[in-house]
Order: sequence, then C-alpha cells, then structure tokens
Amino acid sequence: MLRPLPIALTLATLMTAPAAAQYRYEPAPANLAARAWFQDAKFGLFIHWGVYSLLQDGEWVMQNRGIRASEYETLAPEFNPTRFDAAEWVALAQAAGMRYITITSKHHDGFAMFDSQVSDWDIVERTPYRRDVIRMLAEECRRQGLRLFVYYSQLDWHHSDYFPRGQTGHATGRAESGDFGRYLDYMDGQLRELFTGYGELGGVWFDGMWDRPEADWRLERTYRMLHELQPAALVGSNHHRAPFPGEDFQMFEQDLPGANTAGFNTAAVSDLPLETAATINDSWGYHLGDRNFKSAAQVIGLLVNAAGRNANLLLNVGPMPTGEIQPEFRTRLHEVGAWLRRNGEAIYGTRGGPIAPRPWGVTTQKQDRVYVHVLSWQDPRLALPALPRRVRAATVLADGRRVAFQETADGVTLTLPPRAEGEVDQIVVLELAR
Ligand code: FHN
Repeated sequence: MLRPLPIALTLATLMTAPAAAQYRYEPAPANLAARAWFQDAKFGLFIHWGVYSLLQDGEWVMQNRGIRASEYETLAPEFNPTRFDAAEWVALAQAAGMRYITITSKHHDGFAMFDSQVSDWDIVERTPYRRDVIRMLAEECRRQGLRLFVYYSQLDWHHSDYFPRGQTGHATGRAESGDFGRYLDYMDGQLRELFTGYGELGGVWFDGMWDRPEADWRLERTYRMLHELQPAALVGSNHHRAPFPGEDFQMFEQDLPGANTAGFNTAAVSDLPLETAATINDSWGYHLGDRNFKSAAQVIGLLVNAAGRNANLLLNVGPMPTGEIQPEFRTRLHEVGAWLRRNGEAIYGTRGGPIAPRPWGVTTQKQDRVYVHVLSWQDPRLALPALPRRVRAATVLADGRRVAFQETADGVTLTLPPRAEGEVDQIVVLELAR
C-alpha cells in the first residue's frame, strides 16, 4: 500500500535549495537527443523488486513493521527467484508497447539488486540465487531494443553511515552515529559501478532525498560524475521539488503533471521532459493483499492523459519473490499493448497538443496532425477552440472515416460519429493546413 509522507513533503517545500542550485549544467548534445527520444518513447515499465517481495507487503515493509536491519538481513538467504526470466520481462514490456524499463537497483532497504563491489548487501553475495538481475536485464534490454533506467534510493535504511537519520529508518537498530559524507561516497561508488559496468543506460531515477530535505546531498558532485561517465544518460530525481541543475527530466508520483491528489506533487511543472509514475494497484512492491487493480481502460486513460500533458507514463509492476509477474499485471499490460498497436500513432512521438487538457479529453500533436482524444463526451458535437492553423481534414484514427467539421474564427466544431462499444478513447485526427 502507499504509505503517507506528508511530513517529508511539507519540510521539503520549506527548505532552501541544496548547493546544486549553483551548478551550471549544460546538457551534452547526446543528452538533448536522449531527452527527445525519451519524450517520443512515452511509455515505460517501472519495476519495484527486492528482498521485500518475500514479505508480500510492499517495499516499505521494513519501515512499516519496524524491522531491525539485522533481522531484515535474514530475508536475503530466502530470496531465490528461480522463475525470473529477463527475456520474458522485457518481452512483456515490449508487448505492452513500452520503450524503456526503470528498475530498482537499490530501494530504501539498501539492498543492491546488482553485484556491488563496495558492499556485500547485494543479490550476488547474500542470496542463494547469486545472479546479477540488473546485468541480465541490461543485456536483455539491449537485445530487444529497450532502454534500461536504474532507480536508485538515496535514502538507506541499512547503511550505518546514513546518519543523521531523516524522517524514516529509526527502528532499524543501527548505532546513533555515522558519517554522511562516507555514505555519499558509498552511494557514488555504487552509481559509478552501475554507470561503468552495465553498458549504456537510459538514465537514473533517484528517490529518497525527501527523507532529509535539509541535508547536503552533494548533488553537483554526483550529477557531474554521472554526466561525465554517460553524457546521454538522463538524470531525474523524485525529490518532489522543482528540478535542480544537472537533472534532465522531472517526474510526478501517482499524479499527472499539474495535479496533486497524492500530496507529493507541489512542485511547478518545468520545461524538462516529464514523466508520471503510477501503480496498477496501490502498491509499488509486491503486495499480496492489494487487489485494487486499475482496469486496462483506466491505464489507457492515464497514458493518454499523460501524453496530452506532454508527459510519459511509467507504469509499475511489483514482481513476486519467485521472479514472476502476477497475471493481473500481465493481462493489463497485454491489453494496453493491443490498444497501442491500433492507436500508437496518436501517442508515440507526439507532444502535448495545442488545446490544453479539457474535461472531455486531451490533444497530442505530431507535425501537421493534431490528435483529439475524446475520452469522456456523450454528445455528437464537440466544440474546440481555434487552432493555430486551418483544418484541412478530420478523420477517425481507428478506421479513417471522415469526420464532418465546421470551422469559424472562434474554433472548430466536430460532428463525432457514434462511439464503438467500450471505446476508451475516440481519436479524431485533424490535418492542419501548412
Ligand atoms: O518511497 C518511495 C516508494 O517506495 C516508491 O519507490 C515511490 C515511487 O515513485 N517513490 C517513493 C516515495 O516518493
């Protein structure tokens, strides 16, 4: 289940910007190209997976149940996901129409899902499985043509030098002392491993700075290192604040850009590429009891609404401890993929359209084509405001049928054909005059 974070958020918004605000960052040409690729890609798979999946109670189980670090460590010898198949996971993402994967290389429990040399608190050294799943996924993504991003938690409930503690991690039984600078060296060490040992990565998805919003996270040093090692890799951080220099994209959690139903998203929407991260049920990590699944239609609605707000959707699954992805997630991913195979033209490679989101839906645009996504509208006529150029033709994307329209100086009125049974998004393509 989602756990509340209002204190962290409130503090985060009150604190002054960390030192990175001074950093003058010029993204490399390869980085700008990667940003454009990212915006074209539109849809990614988020994966929250770690030893916590064994307890089937989400990725915050260590904090929520007050488990001491020494007790939590006993989970690792039980973690043996022999049914994990990187090729299957990547193929599933591919079938869903996703173009990239973002996986937890280390979540707040500090456990590395890769073969770290600066720690033995990792999958290769502590589990009977002994395999580096990040490496397997990186190789498989390359093989199947997807990009791999690594999620990395700056917050750490296991490392003794994560001190002073922040909002969380107080029941872990660690000594009340530690050297935060040494922790940051360790973190940079792990990030260096990821950025040098796994081929080209799509980027890094930081999380957890909100735990200690007042701390000096040495962002400039970390971001410089990452950009030097892989200039095309995108750096983003889920700190719930306006982006800092050195960041290449801005993410929103459980909300579309501009909305704040989850309580995290008070930051203004920036000009950077945008991404909304969302769960299919209410949990990021595997949660046996959480059956509050969104329908495929709801997920499609989210994807379309994100695209209409110029944002990607990063849709989460929390795999089981066996290494399998539960059927409820798989069926939804396949359904969204089937929809994208028919309608992907109005999503991939588009940007937010000329009409801002409306109660009836959104618009996306690619060159001379504006896609009107009618998500919720019962009447035959739909009045749009004036567009930047005259409309030459209007058709239904699904079958090419002509759509009658009337254009005046005030706008364009479409006469919509009857909607097909169960159609989530009726897409009308407007060809703009050159
Ligand atoms: O605490 C995490 C949570 O476990 C999950 O990883 C999400 C994903 O956006 N981010 C954090 C809370 O902001």
